[in-house]
Amino acid sequence: MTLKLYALCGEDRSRPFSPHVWKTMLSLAHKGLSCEVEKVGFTEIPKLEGGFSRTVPLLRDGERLVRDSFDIALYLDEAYPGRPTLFGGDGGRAMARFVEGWSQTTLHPAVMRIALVDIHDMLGPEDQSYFRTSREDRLGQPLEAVVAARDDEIAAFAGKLEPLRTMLKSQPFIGGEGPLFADYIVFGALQWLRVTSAAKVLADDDPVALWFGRVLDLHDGLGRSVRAA
Ligand SMILES: N[C@@H](CCC(=O)N[C@@H](CS)C(=O)NCC(=O)O)C(=O)O
Repeated sequence: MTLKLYALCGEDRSRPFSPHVWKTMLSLAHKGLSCEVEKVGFTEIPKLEGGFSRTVPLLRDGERLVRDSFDIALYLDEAYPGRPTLFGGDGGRAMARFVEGWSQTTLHPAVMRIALVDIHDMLGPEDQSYFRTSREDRLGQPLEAVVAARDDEIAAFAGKLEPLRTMLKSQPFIGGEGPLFADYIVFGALQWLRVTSAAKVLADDDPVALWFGRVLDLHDGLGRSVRAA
């Protein structure tokens, strides 16, 4: 079995930080699949695998290439049905799309408003220049303006996790008694913040922080293999 995952890093190639790549790293571990991880910078992505994808994660499984964290999870469940499921069936698959939508529209913009300059500062010179230009074009303002209200964003962050906090009163994981891909989706967003920024957004005894700690512990502490910023 020859699985290879391309993962995004800054200048320090030992610190993958992409939320989407973290979803895939945990998905592979959940399936019990070992894989080679190749660390790349932003400007290397379009050159990978003959230009197959503009984004990572990008997975090679033998002759097969798959891009997009959700599509990779779907692929893994289909290609390796005898291993632990990432979705728990059709309903779980459909509901994971809601979790993805919520995470990307609520948590990801908030992480950007906190960590955008930290992420920039982690990159090598060529990637810094690409990152600044592409993000400033997309966001319509300088990186420094995006994080201007950083302290307010940090203070407001825990409130955005109220749906998860409320759910955790009745079950330990979004997947129920154990984790599913939906847990890895939300984990990816919080791990992105943990690896890129020293901002403290959750009290230690917050049920969401305790859930995050449980996910960090999964699969032999894979999430903890990269220390917090
Ligand atoms: N929907 C995709 C999003 C992947 C994505 O946006 N990846 C970012 C890194 S977090 C990327 O590769 N960006 C390349 C770029 O901005 O040039 C997924 O879930 O995998």
